[in-house]
Amino acid sequence: MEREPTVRGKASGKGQAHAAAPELRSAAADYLAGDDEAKARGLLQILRPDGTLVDEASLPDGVDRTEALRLYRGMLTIRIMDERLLALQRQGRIGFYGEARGQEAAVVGSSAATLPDDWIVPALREAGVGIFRGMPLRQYIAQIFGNANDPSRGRQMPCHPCDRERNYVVMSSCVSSQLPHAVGIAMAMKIAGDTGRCAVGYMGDGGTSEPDFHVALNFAGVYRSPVVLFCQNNQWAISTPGSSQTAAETIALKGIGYGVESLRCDGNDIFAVLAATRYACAKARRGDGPTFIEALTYRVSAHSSSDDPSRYRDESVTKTWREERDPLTRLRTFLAARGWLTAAEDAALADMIEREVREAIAAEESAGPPALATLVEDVFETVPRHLGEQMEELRGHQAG
Ligand SMILES: Cc1ncc(C[n+]2csc(CCOP(=O)(O)OP(=O)(O)O)c2C)c(N)n1
Ligand SMILES: [Mg+2]
Repeated sequence: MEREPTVRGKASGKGQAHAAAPELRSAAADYLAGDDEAKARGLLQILRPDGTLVDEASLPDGVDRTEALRLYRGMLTIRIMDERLLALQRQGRIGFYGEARGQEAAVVGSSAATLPDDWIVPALREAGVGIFRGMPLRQYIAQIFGNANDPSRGRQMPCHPCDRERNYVVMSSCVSSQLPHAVGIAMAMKIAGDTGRCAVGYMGDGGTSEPDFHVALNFAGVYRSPVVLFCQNNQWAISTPGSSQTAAETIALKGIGYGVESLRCDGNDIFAVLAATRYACAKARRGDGPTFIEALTYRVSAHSSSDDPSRYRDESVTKTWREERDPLTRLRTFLAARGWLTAAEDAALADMIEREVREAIAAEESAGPPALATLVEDVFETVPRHLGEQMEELRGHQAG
């Protein structure tokens, strides 16, 4: 998570053109200072696909070697974790898995802009946001096994983690139903005079066609909620391509209709995602209202372990995104060119993460299931008589 909520460029409210202060001139500051339509139609990019910077001044504040490596490590953790857990699903050791492969920059870059007190209301592919905020890997993996260590005690489908300690709300399976919740959390903070923090609600491109998306944006726009609505546009919603999802020129433009400032960034460029989300979070924390962000990326994997995309899309396009636009390769090239990461250090880091993931899996796979009594706990303060009787009957069956 971010240490200081600093942004380059001037934050805007609802206005049109915003002049950048001369000392802040950079491609990123110019983008953020642009008028609302230019921002929603344009694309903020700081780190080009070849790993070079658009300009040095656009690099977000505080991104030194340590910080850049922390971001890289966060992204690599998701990549390795996803690979291991998908393999586990294929081996029949877990029931389901959904990867965020190719979207690691959007996940980690947005997470890095949040502060510990902010609230995260995720969609399908943001477990890495929680992990980057400090959710232990074991806790995430416990949830996937639905074992005794799972905070939700096996009651959710795999890949639905929650983390109360880090204000990370459990994912809702119903696409976009989480967005009014994110706005509601933000409004609750605003009404309570609890300023200085914000809520970040996530969705996919498919989620922007759901009524709840429009409800959330409309409400946030009217009441100036301290919320950031972040869309990972990975260009597919299971088998529905972006071209069938909307006739809008960009997804970001949808926000403008609701009077919500809307940014569009290269979702495979960690620095662009960080800059856009920082700007939006800082604005919300100051009380200057909501922002909608479209991060343009690509779902290079299947939708989930239950899907086979070769049945419905041209996988040569996927290959291009995998091989030429990979967000990890992009950041790695940047780090290597600066002398911040050698090939040997990179390999050692990958080995270390791999070991951590394997150890977490081994520990959680051997943990038993949640205790039977948890079936009737959590709803009532004391277990009511009828549930107590049913539990006794169940225990009798078990014993018999
Ligand atoms: C209301 C609702 N409709 C349909 C589904 C089935 N479903 C699950 S994920 C998904 C696609 C989501 O696409 P998108 O919002 O683009 O997110 P992505 O999977 O690409 O990250 C659908 C249709 C659902 N979970 N909820
Ligand atoms: Mg999608």
